[in-house]
Amino acid sequence: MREQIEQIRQEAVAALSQAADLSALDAIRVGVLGKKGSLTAALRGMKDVSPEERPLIGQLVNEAKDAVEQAVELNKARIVRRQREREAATERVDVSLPGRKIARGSLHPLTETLDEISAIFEKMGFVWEDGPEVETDWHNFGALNFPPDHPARDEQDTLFLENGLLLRTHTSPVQVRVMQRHRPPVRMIAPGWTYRKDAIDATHYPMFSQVEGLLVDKNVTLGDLRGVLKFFVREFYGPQTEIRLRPSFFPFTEPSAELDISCFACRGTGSRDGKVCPVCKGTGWKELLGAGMVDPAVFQAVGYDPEEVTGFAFGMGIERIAMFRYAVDDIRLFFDGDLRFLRQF
Ligand code: 2NL
Repeated sequence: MREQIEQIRQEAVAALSQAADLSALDAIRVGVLGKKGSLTAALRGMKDVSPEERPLIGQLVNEAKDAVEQAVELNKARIVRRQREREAATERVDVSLPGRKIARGSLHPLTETLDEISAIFEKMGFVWEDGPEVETDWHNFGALNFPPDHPARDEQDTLFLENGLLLRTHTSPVQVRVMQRHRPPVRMIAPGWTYRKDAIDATHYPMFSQVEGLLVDKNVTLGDLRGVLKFFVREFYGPQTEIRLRPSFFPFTEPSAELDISCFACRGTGSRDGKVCPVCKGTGWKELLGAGMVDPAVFQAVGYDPEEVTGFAFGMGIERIAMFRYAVDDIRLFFDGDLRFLRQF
């Protein structure tokens, strides 16, 4: 028994000193100290040793175990050190190599335009609100005073889903949801994607983005709407920009208006270099967005009392505004993902 233990110990220590890597080292350790290891088996043989000899043999087994464990640690350190030396010798860093160029991304021109517009309204205390792009007929049309036979509700114009839901055709349903959730006052913007069943051409795309705004409180007037939009326009287009409101119609506002701004290309003169201004076609004005006073029927639908509060709302198409801004003549360029186009922003 004694010789057997001594032999196990010597062979293990010798083998450990020859191990070339950590997995070989571990295999030897398990072979000796593991559950089915040789030293573990020897320990189990203790029951056959005479009681007089037992303490001595027990001591020998424990010493052998300690010696093997120590050899494992020692050789582990040796292997790791050797490995590091090898790496240091072969994996040299060439500090004179020029660095790799990191491709830098940038915001999409639509994102940039939308963020800038939103930031101006946020300065006036409007809060950015989000809502679902898949909507119910009621949130997208019903609550907004669209009559049941309105053409926008047609299969031809709206992308209906199989389950009676639809892809929102404007971001107004976000306002509807906010009004359902919160008592007035409300001062919010709803930026986001909207969808219409349009054929693709230079100015139409079935997916486009809008920023809509809504302000509801006691005694809100058309004058307040005009002031807010004028501030926005002068922040976005410069302090010389003039505005005018033209009567219009939307189901969800009454009265409704289109907001025109003095043409940024010809400064409202209608001519450039002695020719008719190509941007405003000589009118000196450019249509920017739609707006109006919230129709009482909309307030009723969301549970607001139209005798108690009034409000204004507005909506603008981001692609249109970005097209003027960057002189892009084809909306498809925004969605092609062509880097030769996108790198110019
Ligand atoms: C346009 C015109 C507009 C609104 C959007 C709105 C929302 C609620 C109530 C009343 Cl919840 N109005 N939104 C109002 C007027 C015009 O958008 O030409 N957008 C591109």
